[in-house]
Amino acid sequence: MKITVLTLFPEMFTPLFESVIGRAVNAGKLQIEVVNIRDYADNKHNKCDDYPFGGGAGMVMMPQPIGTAIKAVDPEHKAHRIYTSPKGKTFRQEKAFELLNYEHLIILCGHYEGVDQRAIDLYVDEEISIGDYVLTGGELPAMVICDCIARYVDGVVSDGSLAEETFGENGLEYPQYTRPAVYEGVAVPEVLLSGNHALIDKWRREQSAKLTAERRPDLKGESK
Ligand code: 4GM
Repeated sequence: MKITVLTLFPEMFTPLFESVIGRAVNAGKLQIEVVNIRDYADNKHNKCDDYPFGGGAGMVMMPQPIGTAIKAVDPEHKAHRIYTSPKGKTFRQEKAFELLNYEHLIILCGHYEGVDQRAIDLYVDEEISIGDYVLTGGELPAMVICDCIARYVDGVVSDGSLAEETFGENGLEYPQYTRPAVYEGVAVPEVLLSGNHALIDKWRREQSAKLTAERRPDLKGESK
């Protein structure tokens, strides 16, 4: 799978090339291409934003550099094109699964007060928000989407981890403990040291149901 990110701030994407996702990129399991929209501006100073028609605060990203950049990275419009904005539909785990089916994704990152509506109407298939808050740009949302999808690319994260985690069928995940068995006077729940896997499973399912009912009754978890 390939993800192309279109941004005015390509340096912001260096964290994606670290850790688990970085290893997946280096192993060739996932291709992440970061493209500077400014390189596609056809005016003398590579200007990419201008004042809003009709007045108002802030600047708006011009359609030309975006249109030219999108056509350059995907000339035959084979990719699925996403725009990250607070007005989009809220991103959820199911959406990550759905996006995994595309061979090529393009994520357009807005800045300033957003992007000229014509660029969105002409070149964007889907507008996505990562939550109900406003950020200085769409770069962090694009990274969140990339990271979440990358975890499901074959071989990036172990199948076991993906099966047991929060937001699968099981609601919120049960608490985890590691060594030492007693830390600052606080002991690990005894059942986890019992070696009785049936009891451990039962305890984990109960913990998970309790947490989900308390914190996220809106999720399907086993408590419902
Ligand atoms: C306004 C319009 C996405 C601001 C378009 C982008 C939050 C999200 C921006 C824009 C953003 C989000 C840039 N802030 N909730 N800021 O996903 O692209």
